[in-house]
Amino acid sequence: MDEKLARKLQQVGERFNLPGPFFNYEEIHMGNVNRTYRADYIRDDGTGMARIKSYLVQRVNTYAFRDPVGLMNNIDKVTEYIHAKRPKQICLHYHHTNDRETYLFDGDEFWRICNYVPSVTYDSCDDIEIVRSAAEAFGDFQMILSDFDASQLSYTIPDFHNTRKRYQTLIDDAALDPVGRVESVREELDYLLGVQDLACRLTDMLNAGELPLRVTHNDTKINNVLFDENTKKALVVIDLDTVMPGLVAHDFGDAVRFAANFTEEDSEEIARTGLDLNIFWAFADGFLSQTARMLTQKEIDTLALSGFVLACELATRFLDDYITGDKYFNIKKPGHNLIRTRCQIALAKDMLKKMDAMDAIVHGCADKYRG
Ligand code: GN1
Ligand code: MG
Repeated sequence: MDEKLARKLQQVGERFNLPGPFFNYEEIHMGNVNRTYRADYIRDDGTGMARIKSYLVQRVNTYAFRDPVGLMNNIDKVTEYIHAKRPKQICLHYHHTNDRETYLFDGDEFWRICNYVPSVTYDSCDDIEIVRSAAEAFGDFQMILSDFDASQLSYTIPDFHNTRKRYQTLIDDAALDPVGRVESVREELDYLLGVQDLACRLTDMLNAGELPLRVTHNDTKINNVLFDENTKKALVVIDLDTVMPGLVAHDFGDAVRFAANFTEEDSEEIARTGLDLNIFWAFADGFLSQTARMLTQKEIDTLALSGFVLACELATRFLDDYITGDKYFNIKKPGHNLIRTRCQIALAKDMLKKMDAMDAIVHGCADKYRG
């Protein structure tokens, strides 16, 4: 245990008035941007017996999230809304400090604390039932928020899924080449620039007014769904940092590029990387079982393409971060962002080959649930 970090977590807990003595923490490897810890406290259960009570303590990455206060306002509104609609369902609850804020910001580090839900998550999964259940949870999330007033939400990361802007940033940074890495990534750059128009299709359709803005999750990796360890049923959708107005295809595509990849998103086994049509089918079926009746025909028509779009968009982000010196995403090894880029490109290429099959699956599922 890192004593300095333990002391910090304890101090943060004190500011949020967490009762009982702190005795342990464990880092939870969740996400590539924030730092997450489970903090354990000893508590009297009311009968004089000791009981362990855990909390989820997070340090928000303020390099990625430039407006963390706006972000917490979004999360507060959305979690309260979900709780009011589904009072009996497990949901996320953020604790308050003495100043009645859902965060602690000392000008440098930004901390927040929410309830810890004992559960399991899946970074990769070939169990069709689990994938389907996660897809239902994301579809349901979309439905719960379908009547939420999106104008109440601030854009926690402006232009998050503006693929055109992501490309422009990549092009600009490649021209600057601040850490001298561009020469070694020519092949990846050329591929991404070659498919730019197709990758920007969703952005262009949104700008042309062809697709409706909804309240979307914007980070629908399957490991952002908590599952019951025993029943393997989805319990709650987590990681609400990027809940903002967006396109349904952003949520669908991001989920697919993560869950339906034969490998993990940063795999070096490029030859194995590609789209698993069985997993794709299970995800499409689960998601559309909740949403098909609400979506417009044009939205449904974009779903098969969305996996390709999101894989390319993320590849441009990983590659840009590599070119600018790994400032945004947490990396676990040298070259990690380049490895991630290559994996997303391999996935995107395979998705293009399977586009007709994906499209047939999407329309088949939509017809089934629209009746
Ligand atoms: C980041 O940190 P995490 O894993 O929740 C990123 C997503 C990417 C993802 C790729 C705010 O999410 O957009 O798809 O990494 N989140 C942000 O793993 O940039
Ligand atoms: Mg996230």
